[in-house]
Amino acid sequence: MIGKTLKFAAILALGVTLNGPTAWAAAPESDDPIIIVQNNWTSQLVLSTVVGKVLEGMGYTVEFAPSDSQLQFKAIADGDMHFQVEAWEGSMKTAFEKAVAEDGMVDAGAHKAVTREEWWVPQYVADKCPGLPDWKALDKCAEIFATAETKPKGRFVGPPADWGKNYSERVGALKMNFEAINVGQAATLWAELDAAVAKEQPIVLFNWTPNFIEAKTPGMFIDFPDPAKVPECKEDPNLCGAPRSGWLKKAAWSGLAEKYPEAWKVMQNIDFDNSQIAAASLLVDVDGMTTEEAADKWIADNTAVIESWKK
Ligand code: TMO
Repeated sequence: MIGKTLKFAAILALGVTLNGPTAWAAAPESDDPIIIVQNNWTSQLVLSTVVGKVLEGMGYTVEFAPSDSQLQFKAIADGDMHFQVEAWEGSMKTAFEKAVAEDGMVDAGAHKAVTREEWWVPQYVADKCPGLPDWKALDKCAEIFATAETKPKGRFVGPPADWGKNYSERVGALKMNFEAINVGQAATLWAELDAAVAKEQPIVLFNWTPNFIEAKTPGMFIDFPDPAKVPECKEDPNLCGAPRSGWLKKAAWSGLAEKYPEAWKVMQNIDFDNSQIAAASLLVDVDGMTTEEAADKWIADNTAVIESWKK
């Protein structure tokens, strides 16, 4: 008891001398690690590192754990991992909502950001394929996207399998003249895009917003039937596109509120807008920083934002 009181007093004194009296002088309430989930795309890696660094700055012990973007939600529900900063509606809604409804995972709130994950073409493709961004127009031009592997069908450069969407099913449901070829990792998407852009060759690939691409390569998402408007989408989502204005949420273990109340307050307050997320990916994918460097730069560029999380 005495030891605990002394430790508390020492932390409080440190908080006061180094930072002035703050709302989080009571942290950390436990030295057990807070486990933050990391996935395999850039903004998530940078922003999860940002959150980890902020919590470490408050005195918490933080660990990072890589996870599959579909299986992570059950692990968070079970308390094997504790916090996910970027859950995307287009690719993760089903697994996210199942974990909330059946396993007790906590929906830790939506960011301001409005998201979209969809087939995408660079702008010059519109000159080679009239009628874009309509999906039927794209389908009429399928042959210009053919490769040796897919001809006479067009190639759709699809996402890594763990992003939860199998576009072969959509191609089948809509009877498109395309073949979906998935990449193994995000870097391959950008390498394929760069190679096509250099020669202005037709390419259609999986992309999303917010992302660094919008600052680098002009282009457009393909409009598939809109799930907000077309009733058949409820019965068979494969007949339709992903949401055009999707949510971005945080996911949390239900034990956080009780075990680490000050950290939990920060997690609830975190609220990224589109430009903050795009900036995180740009620092790595355009400027060439490491995840660690990008997180430090993002923190330096957003000190007021971070202070607002602690209130
Ligand atoms: C999950 N992602 C944002 C890469 O589409």
